[in-house]
Formats: sequence, structure tokens, C-alpha cells
Amino acid sequence: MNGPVEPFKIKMVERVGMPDEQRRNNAIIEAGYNTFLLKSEDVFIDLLTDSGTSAMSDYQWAGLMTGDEAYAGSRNFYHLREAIRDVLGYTSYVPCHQGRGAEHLMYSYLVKPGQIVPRNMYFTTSKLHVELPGGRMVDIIIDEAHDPENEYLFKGNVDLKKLQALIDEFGLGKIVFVNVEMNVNMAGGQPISMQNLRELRKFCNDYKLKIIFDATRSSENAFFIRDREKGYENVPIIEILREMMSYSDGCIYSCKKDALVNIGGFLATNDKEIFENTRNMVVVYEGLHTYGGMAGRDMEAVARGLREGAQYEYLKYRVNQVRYLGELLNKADVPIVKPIGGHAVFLNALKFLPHISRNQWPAQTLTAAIYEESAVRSMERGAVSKGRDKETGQNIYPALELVRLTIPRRVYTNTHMEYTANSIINLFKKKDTISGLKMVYEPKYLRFFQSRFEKISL
Ligand code: P61
Repeated sequence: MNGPVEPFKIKMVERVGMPDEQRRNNAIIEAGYNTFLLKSEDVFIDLLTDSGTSAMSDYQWAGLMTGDEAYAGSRNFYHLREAIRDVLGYTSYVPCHQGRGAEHLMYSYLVKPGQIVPRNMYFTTSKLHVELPGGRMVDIIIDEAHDPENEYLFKGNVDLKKLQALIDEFGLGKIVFVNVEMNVNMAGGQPISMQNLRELRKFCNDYKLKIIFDATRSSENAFFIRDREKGYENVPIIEILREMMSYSDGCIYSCKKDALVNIGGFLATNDKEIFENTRNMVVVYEGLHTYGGMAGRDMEAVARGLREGAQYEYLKYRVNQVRYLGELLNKADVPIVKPIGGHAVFLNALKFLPHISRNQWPAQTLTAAIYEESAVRSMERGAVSKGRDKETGQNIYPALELVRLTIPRRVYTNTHMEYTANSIINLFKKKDTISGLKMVYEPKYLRFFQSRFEKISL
């Protein structure tokens, strides 16, 4: 099996070094067994996230030089508006410093205290920005998404029966909009189908409910629609994207993923009221409505990256590189979430470390063990990420207790994938020697970023 051929050549490189075993052992202790707290220079291959870690193209770098840093009315704001219109089909947008800035503006405008926000699986920052104005996020993803072994091709789909049950239980007055994520991150990078989006739109029209997308990984989702859904085999990615977005009333978007940049975000909509209200609030929290926390040069890089990131040849390589890593692991019987997702390979920590109980944080334990073995940095996506129940204060143990090996875009070679796979396969062979962790520090918000752990002896 060969890795996919890269549709680019490398013009600039950055040195990375392999820390020796002693340095790795010290580094992970100092980091409190939390890979977010490692120094990047102690990492050999950084698979913490695909967010803000992309390599920009020469065309994007050239765009930086055309940055118009005027306080108001920067030309790059208008370039980005054109790109959003062309690629996503929204007429209006509000720039923000990154995705969570857009979530803040969108959800603090739409969510009122006591309201329910149905969503196809939570995402950490999205859930928090629904909770801060007094709302509650409720999961309406299909059951298949909670089963790592289930190979259903559209595990990001919304279960309309679950949505109906919420309406029946709480009444329409409690629900203002349905929140739909593309290529659902916490489910393993799993797509939603066009058919499901279409059915959801019809359902929401009947009840006069708005639909707001988290379109952060919409280009990778569009690739899966083309690859897997009947009737889309030869449809250009941009046409697929525009059809997807046409089923929404607006979206929030972190540009740090599919738009191939290191920073940036926006919300976009065709709804005049959403636009006017969020555009008014952007000046309070982010910056003027024609830059919203981004420099002019950043907006130019996003405008170019949004178009590049929607090219079929690029997306094919991208998704296949992730698949390559996943298949190397799968062949060696390392337990992973299936089907292999768009931006990452997810290890099933409950199967990898069956001897470690949930309250000893198996996924967190596995991220630390992978680092110690290989200097590869991964991310916990299980109970530490999920946090505590808002009402009872108890830890919630989600069905998925995962470790995310997230592939930055256009950054690592297929040899890096092979090194990663071999290291994890070696670790898997000696998994019984790995002991669990206890949490010794827990901050109030988004605890996974800063919490600290100590090792429990076997
Ligand atoms: C990530 F550990 N994702 O996946 P911002 N929506 C979605 C995201 O994936 C997302 C945001 C909104 C990150 C960064 C990150 O728990 C974590 O531009 C589907 O990062 O503000 C971000 O966009 C927010 C990592 C965020 C985390 C939260 O790695």
C-alpha cells in the first residue's frame, strides 16, 4: 500500500528534532500528562490538531503582501466576501478572530436562557457558547455515531426522530434553531449526507425553525458527499458546498481548518436580521465589522485558502492521507473509529487500554503514552473533554473515549504517517504495561486545555 501522491511540491521546510527518551519522560511529567501543556519544541510529529496548523501555499503567502491594513474598508475584506459568496453562497459575513469568536456572536444573539439547542453531537467551544447565555445543547446525532465499529458512511447525520421527540417534550417555544456540524469532529470526522440536510430543511420549514451550520469542515464533508453519495460523483466541490449551505440560515466558520490558514474565522448568512445584529456586536467584542479581529493580510490568506481548500485534487489527497494512516493502524488491529474520518484518525481508547477504568481517563492516558513512546503529540477526546454535567456536577462518560491523531494540512509526508503508525503499533503490543492517571488540577471552563494529571502506579 502506498500513501497518496501529494498535489504540490515543497518549497520551504522547518526543522523538527526528536527528543530522547529521558527528555520525553521529563516533558510529559512537567506537562502534567496533558499534551496541551507540552512545549512544541519537545514534539517530533505534532498531531494535536488540524486547527491553524496548515501549510499555506505560495499564492497565499503572496497574498499576505497585498494586505490592506486600513482600519476601515480594507480591500481584503471585500476579497473575502467574494470568496464566501462564490464558495459557500452566503451574501453577507461578519469577520471574527477565529471560530469561537463567531460562535460567541451567533449564539449569544440567538440563544435565550432556558432554551434547547439540538445539535449533531457537541463540540467543546460550541457547547460552552450555548451554555453561557443560558442555553442547553442536546445531542440529536444518529445512534450509529456513538459506535466506533459501525461503518455507516454518514455517521454525521441528524436523527429527525430525536429532533421531533425534543419538540414534543419541550415545545417549539424552547427551540429556536437547530445546530448542524459538517464532518462531525467529536464523532471522528464523520460527514452528513446531502439527503439528510435536505430532509432536515424540510422538517425545519414545517416548524419554522432556523438551521445554523458549523461549517468549519464543510469542504471535507463535500468531498465525502461526492465520494459516497449517489448523484454527486461528478459534481464540482463548490457546487456541492453551495447546495449544502443553501439548506441553512447561516453558519459559523473557523478558517483554521479547511480554509488552510493559521488564524481567522467568520459567520455568514443570508438572513438580514442575523447579519445586522451580529454585525453590530462584532464591534463590541472583536473589532470593526470590516476586519473583526483579523489583519487585512489574514483576510486575504483566508480568501485564497477558502478557494484552494475546495479543490477536488487537493481534498482527495488530504482525505486519502488520513485514510492511509488509519489503514496502517487498522491492518495491525489497532482499534480505531470507522469509517476513517476526514481530518483525523481516532483511536478507541476503551479497546486499546481495556484494563484502565473510565475514572482513570484511558484516552488521556493513551495520549501521554504515545508521546512517551514516540514524541508524537495527539489529543484526548473523551471524558476529560466532555466535562461535568452542568446540573449535577458529576463527570460525564461519553460513549466515545477517543484519542485524536489529527493531520495538519499539507504539512507532513506519508513517511511521517508510517513513523506514527509503527510507533502506535509498538505501543499497542505492550499496552498492558501502561497505567492510568488521576486528575490533580481542573479549571472551570474547557478543562481539557489546562487540567493536570499524575500517574497511578500499576
Ligand atoms: C480542533 F481541543 N477546533 O478541532 P476556533 N467548531 C468546530 C471546531 O473543530 C472548532 C471550533 C468550532 C479545534 C481547536 C480546538 O476543545 C477544543 O477557530 C467544529 O478554534 O475557535 C475548533 O474554532 C472553534 C481544540 C478547539 C480543542 C476546542 O482542534
